[in-house]
Amino acid sequence: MPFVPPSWTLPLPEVPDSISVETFMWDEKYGRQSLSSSENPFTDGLAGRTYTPVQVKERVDHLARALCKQFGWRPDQGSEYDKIIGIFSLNTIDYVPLTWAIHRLGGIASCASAAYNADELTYQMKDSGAKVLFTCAALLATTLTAAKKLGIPKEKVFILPMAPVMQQGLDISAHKTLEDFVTEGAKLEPMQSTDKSWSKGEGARRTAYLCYSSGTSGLPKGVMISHRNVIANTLQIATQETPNRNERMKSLNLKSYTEIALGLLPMSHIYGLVVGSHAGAFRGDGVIVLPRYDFKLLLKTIQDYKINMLYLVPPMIIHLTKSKEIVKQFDLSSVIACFTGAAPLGKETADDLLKIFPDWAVRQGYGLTETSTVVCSTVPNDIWFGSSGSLIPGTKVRLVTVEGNEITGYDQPGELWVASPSVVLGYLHNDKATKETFIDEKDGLRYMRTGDEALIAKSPNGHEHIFITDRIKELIKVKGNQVAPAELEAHLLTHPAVNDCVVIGVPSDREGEVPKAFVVKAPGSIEESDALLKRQIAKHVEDHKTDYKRLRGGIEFIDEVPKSASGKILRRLIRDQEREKMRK
Ligand code: 4UV
Repeated sequence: MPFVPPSWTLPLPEVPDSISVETFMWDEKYGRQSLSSSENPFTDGLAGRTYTPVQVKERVDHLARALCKQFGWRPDQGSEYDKIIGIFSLNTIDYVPLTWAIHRLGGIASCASAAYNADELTYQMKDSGAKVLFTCAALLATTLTAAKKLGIPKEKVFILPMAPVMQQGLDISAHKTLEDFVTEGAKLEPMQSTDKSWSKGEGARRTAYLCYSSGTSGLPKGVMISHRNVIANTLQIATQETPNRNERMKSLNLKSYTEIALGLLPMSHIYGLVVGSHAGAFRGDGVIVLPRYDFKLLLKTIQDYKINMLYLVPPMIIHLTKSKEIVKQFDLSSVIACFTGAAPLGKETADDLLKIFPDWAVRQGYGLTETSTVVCSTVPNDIWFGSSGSLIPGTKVRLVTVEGNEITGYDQPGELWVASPSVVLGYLHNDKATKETFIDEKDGLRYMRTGDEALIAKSPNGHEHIFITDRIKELIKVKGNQVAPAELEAHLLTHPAVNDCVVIGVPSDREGEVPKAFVVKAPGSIEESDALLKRQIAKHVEDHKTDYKRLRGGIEFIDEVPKSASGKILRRLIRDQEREKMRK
């Protein structure tokens, strides 16, 4: 039996399965704030440009009409996998509306990290099968290099407009922009969709987004996130937040209650996409969108827009705690809560933050791309440091030991398995990884094996909390970004001096973790000095991988990579040895 205390979570309203993400966002039937009473969903924090909900709906409509005409696509014709559009852009107020327009034409948005270089972008877009790319001025050169490798003509590379300061000195004149499409679409006839699959509940089970994750092992894979998955997690988050929001509304004597949230985290990543954008906009919150992380700009934006809710990752919180003098120059009194996720938040960091901002609720969430984000999170009146909080409504978990036994008591760690309507469809073109990761149980539930070790503990006020205690899978998290050791290992093996290698994550104060490589030298390279070889190998990574994948944990030469009889790298052994070394 799964270890699920009965009173643990609030009941989840039925998750609608015959509508798209966008329809769900605007429909008051599902509990959102009315359109007229809500904040403007997306505001450009740099330019001050903002859209009302009505404008967003209209823009999405016009954009979809024009995209259909441009490509000769129809919402009711062809598979969604033939209509994949890649988005490689910094955050903009048009990012999420663009994805909704792609959905209207029956397509899928493949969202790529804006930190990628041309090779990394090419990998994702080739794997996705993207035929069209949207980018922004700052990333146009990288996009064109990738487009060439992908055989996508430059006429199919389009621009998402940004604040003038982000486009200064960059020539985008050869490319059609999203604004051109919106203007063009306004003159076209409305689209008539005869797609019956929505009303039958099939449409919502189609892929809406492809976000990339390496999962428990191997290279980054396309995570097939359906409309229903995003709707479910948005509804789960909203349901969990309702009591807390109602309480605030009452105490402030208001008739409705919304917040202003920070939209800084990348919308290409599930945290920024679902928690930072969809969950906020659904509740009628305003999202202040920032395209890049600049510390002073962040503080000024919080002050100017009176932001209430910060969505951050632990390294940004560390930055706040280490910059007291700068922080003091800004009025951050509008902030009610600071939410963190994607990597563990240390107790000391949380304490340091509270010393500066004693009134902030410092909240932590845990989740994955494969669960369309949130599995559990702390709520304001039940914060316990180190804990990732309680399960969000409609979620069940199991804790499983290495031997495959079920844990049925408190305080005992095991691998966390999660069942939730937000557990995704699987990995694109990868049945093997899908079967290994997603387990359909006899009780009708589909569990995701997270590859994370967790335990359940009872807080002093009697609530069950989830603590993430370790990571069993090989994934490395650098500043909340995924780094797949398999990707770095495959790349290192292309260097002539590397005969064999293994990459693991080692702790870092500022970044959480950083990659470290253990390398077996190729016979011919033994003559070279170790220092020179290390520099060459490090450069080989710097030249071909994005900044956060650099071997900041260093390079160590070893005689042999420890492997099992079947040839599998004994990663855990190396990791444990490394931890032991660090303890000494
Ligand atoms: O797939 P992914 O890149 O997904 C994420 C999701 C982050 C968030 C953010 C806010 C939330 O409220 C929330 O629920 C989730 O990063 O990486 C998934 C892996 O990241 C680690 C863990 O190893 C996952 O398998 N991770 C995510 N959140 C935490 C974490 C956390 N709070 N503590 C420790 N590890």
